[in-house]
Amino acid sequence: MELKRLPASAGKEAILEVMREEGGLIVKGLFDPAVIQRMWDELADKRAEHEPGSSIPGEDNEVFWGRNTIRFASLAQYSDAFIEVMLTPLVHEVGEAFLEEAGGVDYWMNTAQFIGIGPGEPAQALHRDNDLWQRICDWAWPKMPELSFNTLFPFHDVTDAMGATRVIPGSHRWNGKEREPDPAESVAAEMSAGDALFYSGYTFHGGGHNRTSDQWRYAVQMSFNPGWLTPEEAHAFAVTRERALQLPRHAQRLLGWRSYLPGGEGGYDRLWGKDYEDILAREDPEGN
Ligand SMILES: O=C(O)CCC(=O)C(=O)O
Ligand SMILES: [Fe+2]
Repeated sequence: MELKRLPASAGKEAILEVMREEGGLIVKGLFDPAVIQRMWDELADKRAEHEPGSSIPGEDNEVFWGRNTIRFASLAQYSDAFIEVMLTPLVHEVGEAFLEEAGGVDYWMNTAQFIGIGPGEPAQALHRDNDLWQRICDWAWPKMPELSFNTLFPFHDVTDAMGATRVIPGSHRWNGKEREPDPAESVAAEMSAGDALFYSGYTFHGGGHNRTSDQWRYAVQMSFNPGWLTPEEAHAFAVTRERALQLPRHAQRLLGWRSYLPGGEGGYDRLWGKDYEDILAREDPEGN
């Protein structure tokens, strides 16, 4: 089995069709490699600050995180190039349609994390990212809407040997919750800078085994979830007010610096508000 690949120019409908059928695909040439390079440069200080290994103690965390893996989040605070990537129109054309059933008219960013997998790191356990919201999954399974739209993109050419993400195509449709993923069913998402893996939150995947002795696998995992579901990262506390005010409105919303409008811009309901108003209403000349 192989992961399907499509050029970004194939467009929203073709990409969505494969997402729904296979649970994931590689979109080639989605981002400008120069912007990815700029993000790399802008995150240099953050990379230098982080040692491999989990910052949260405990065997489970250490193993899932990876003892020779560097991770950090809050990317929106530190990189303008990341904001460009986060706002890529095709990401939202696909994301909005993919999350439609769960109210995709307004969603926010779940997380964006830098993940560097170091030499010798064993494969991460195959998992579903929607397990973040296990209670609702346990309660309503298998009648669930898509809960997250997930992407993962590298900073450089990533090979299987370097720990490319492993994915089990079709596993988003496994109905029995007890079915265990077998690593032998998984395939490597080999990619280059500018490409991205798109996948459903129900698709089994995990970081691959880095079998090299001297090469790191550097990537970002960026995902989105409906505004009524708590995201993994509390972006509004990671992104300062000063920085939020410099960002486009769409970025503000994705980062929790705007209210959640379940009915869209024209709708009545407003959640995640401040004194009944949009969080930044007072800063906005149009007052909305
Ligand atoms: O680093 C990777 O390739 C995947 C990481 C991942 O799936 C996760 O941490 O949830
Ligand atoms: Fe994951």
